[in-house]
Amino acid sequence: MYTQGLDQKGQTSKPAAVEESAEQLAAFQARIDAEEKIEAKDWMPEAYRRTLVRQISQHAHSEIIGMQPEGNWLTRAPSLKRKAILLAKVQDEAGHGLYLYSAAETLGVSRDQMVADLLAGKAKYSSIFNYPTLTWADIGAIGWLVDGAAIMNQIPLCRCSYGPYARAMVRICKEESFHQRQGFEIMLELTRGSDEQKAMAQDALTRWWWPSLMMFGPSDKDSKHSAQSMAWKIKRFSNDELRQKFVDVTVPQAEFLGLKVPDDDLELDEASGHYRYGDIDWQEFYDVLAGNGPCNRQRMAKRQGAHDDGAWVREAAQAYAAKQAAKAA
Ligand code: FAQ
Repeated sequence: MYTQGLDQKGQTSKPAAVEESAEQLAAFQARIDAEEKIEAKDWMPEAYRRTLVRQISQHAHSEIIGMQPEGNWLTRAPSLKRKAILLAKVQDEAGHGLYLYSAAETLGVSRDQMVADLLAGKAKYSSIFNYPTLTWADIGAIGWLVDGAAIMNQIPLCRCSYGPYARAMVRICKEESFHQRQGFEIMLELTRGSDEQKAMAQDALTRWWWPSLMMFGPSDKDSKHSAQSMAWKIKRFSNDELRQKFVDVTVPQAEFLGLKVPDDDLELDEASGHYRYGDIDWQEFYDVLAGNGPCNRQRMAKRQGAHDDGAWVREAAQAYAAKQAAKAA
């Protein structure tokens, strides 16, 4: 369940079998190597297009499903100010989803199709959003760790070879950066508060740390798409490289907060300047991807409910568009 193979299964609106000559492929790669941006109407290999549809749609679905864990706390934020900030953040995530669906649409797949794939369980979204938000500190941890990991992964995407995706990422990254700061500030306030608040912050870090590391995807040796995506300059760094950067930046932040990262094997390797960390539980990651995380079913049921509730809006928009078209005719 919840798997996606748009680059293998031909679920997009364009035909799968396309003749591609060696000259065309070489000319395309030369453009990539010369750091030229590929635009929507340019010739591109079918596999490049499908890889982008897969990645961008997964990214868009993540932003949309990602509204749920935080939305859970909108009615229970501890102050009006916190509620307003959280509301703005959740709305930003909706905006990111819409930009990304638009970027994917430039590749010839419709938003309806992408949403249908998500609801049918064919399309993935980030594993991280299948974990529950049990306390207010989880909202801090999501901003600090989840948005922190998202930025680490997405800043290089601003230099992605596909123009519409790269440009969409510029604004998204600016907003994610604000999200990360608001999360860190929640953690800072909790860790400077009562013993109970500090314990809540520690518990949130303990639960969100490992799932945040899993956000970067499988280790390089198991990442089936990385080599090709890096050759095409869709990805600029490997999953493990980005995960390492995240650990290196985040561990000192945890120390500043006075919190313990839940990893007994974590240590600074003085020679390289990198933190060495313990083994990731990849079985947990693959279980979540297979639809068996703590909240997968709940997230999909809620998304399906929102889709059903919104049917009248889509119908009204279509009726209005038909009326306008009839008038114009
Ligand atoms: N979760 O060969 P690779 C956010 C899948 S946005 C689920 O390494 P690739 C903002 C992968 O799709 C977070 N599936 O794949 C926010 C592939 O499956 P497939 C989302 C995962 O594409 C914050 C298979 O495993 N960000 O957080 C995951 O080269 C707070 C093999 O993996 C993006 O989507 C995972 N964690 O590298 C919102 C960024 N990892 O399709 C609300 C763009 C891997 O073959 C609140 N995406 N898989 O069946 C990327 O950079 C890449 O797609 C990676 C994966 C790095 C995620």
